[in-house]
Amino acid sequence: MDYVERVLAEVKERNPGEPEFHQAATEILNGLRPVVAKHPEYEKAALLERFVEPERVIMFRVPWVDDAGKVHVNKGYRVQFNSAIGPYKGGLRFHPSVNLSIIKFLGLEQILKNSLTGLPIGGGKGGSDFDPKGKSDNEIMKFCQSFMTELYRHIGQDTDVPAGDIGVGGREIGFLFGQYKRIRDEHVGVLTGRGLTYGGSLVRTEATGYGLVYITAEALRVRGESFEGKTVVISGSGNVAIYATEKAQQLGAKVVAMYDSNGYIYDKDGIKLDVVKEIKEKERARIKVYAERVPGAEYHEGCKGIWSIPCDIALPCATQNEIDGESARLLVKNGVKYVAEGANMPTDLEGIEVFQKAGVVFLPAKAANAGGVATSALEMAQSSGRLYWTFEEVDAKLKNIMVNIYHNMDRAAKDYGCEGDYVTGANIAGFIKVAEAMMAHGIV
Ligand code: NDP
Ligand code: 2IT
Repeated sequence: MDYVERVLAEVKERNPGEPEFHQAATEILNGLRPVVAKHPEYEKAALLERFVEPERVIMFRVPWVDDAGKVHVNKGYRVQFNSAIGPYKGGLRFHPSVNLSIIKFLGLEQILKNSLTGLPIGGGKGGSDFDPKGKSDNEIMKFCQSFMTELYRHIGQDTDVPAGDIGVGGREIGFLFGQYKRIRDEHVGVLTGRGLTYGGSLVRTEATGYGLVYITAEALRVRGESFEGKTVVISGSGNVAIYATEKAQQLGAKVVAMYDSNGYIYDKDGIKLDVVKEIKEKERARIKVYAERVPGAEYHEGCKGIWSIPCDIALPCATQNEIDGESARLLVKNGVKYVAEGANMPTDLEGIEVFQKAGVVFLPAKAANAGGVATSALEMAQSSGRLYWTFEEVDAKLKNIMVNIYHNMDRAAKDYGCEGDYVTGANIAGFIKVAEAMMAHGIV
């Protein structure tokens, strides 16, 4: 049993019942074999054992009262995974499926993603099993205030800086920030994704989706291609999916499908994004409504069918494990050439293998969706400097970061003998900086 196998076996034994965490650890550690082979001092320093163990796990009760006066209790989480290269940084997810395994997989991924941005941010993640769907604005506010009434003591602009993720957007960040400010009496950059009137950064709303398209555009460009005229399938219809669609359309692509957790829409003429924004951002309604409003568009119950639509480029932007081996084979059979992950871990281990064996250009989440957290770090820089950059300035920095990430993971893959394997390239490129910082800090 080599070092990586031993640590993976320990991860499974010591963290029972955490399948998503095991999955992320397996994908990451398997790619780090050549790095630990080159650095025997890492094993002596138990570097991988420390890397897979969060520095701190916080779990708390979140009681709140709904509009009818009924008392509810949710679980709250913040996993402060690794602060070797900067303060903990990562989103909060509010979704009924949230549990410790999901927060830990997201936190582990976040460490390497944040390192890949080239900016000084460590890795963390948090959230709750609270379901925002169908709740009134007042109920959302009550929940966010209760959540922050515990979380505030664990975070700070130089300690841990949360942001949004599934179920947490501008509205929720506003309520969370208001409560933090009230308790701590500090107006600081303790959360990112803030509104533009109270310290937020231009482009943060668009950043993850735009960044995903920028890095994919670079992968296309070096192969003599572009988004122009390509058919694109995008899953999800939330923040990441909407702004990936917007940028892909600006670059001349035709986006033909999107979904929410109930079903997918197919519009052979190209998705009308203004209609999607109206339904999702304003009305908070179901994507099904799109087919009622746009003549010629189809709605199909269930999500999986979206991967049977022929496309050149697939951008999964909803949630973990939305593409399994079967869906990956279908995409390949129908001619997909590029897959870039907007969501975190949307392709399962079998799906990744299918894409890579078929020669599909596969851009993994920790590289492809890093534009969101990178722009969060730009928001932190603006908060600390008490200044604002223009849309064009932030957008140019974001584009530059995404292009750099592409070339850094490409180079790492080549340097370690696996050209074109961006899963391994991204893991190695992200890990090296974190490993060097951890070694410099001694056994902590
Ligand atoms: P949103 O809450 O804005 O949107 C999530 C979308 O995914 C919705 O359309 C939702 O449908 C769908 N979805 C969620 N869970 C499921 C499920 N189990 N099955 C099918 N569809 C589902 O979240 P974001 O757009 O912010 O996040 C999407 C993904 O991108 C996540 O994986 C997140 O971790 C990742 N990400 C987000 C970043 C950000 O800056 N926001 C940055 C980097 C990554 P429904 O409304 O029906 O639930
Ligand atoms: O998964 C992610 O990178 C995010 N949800 C964004 C995190 C952030 O701190 O902006």
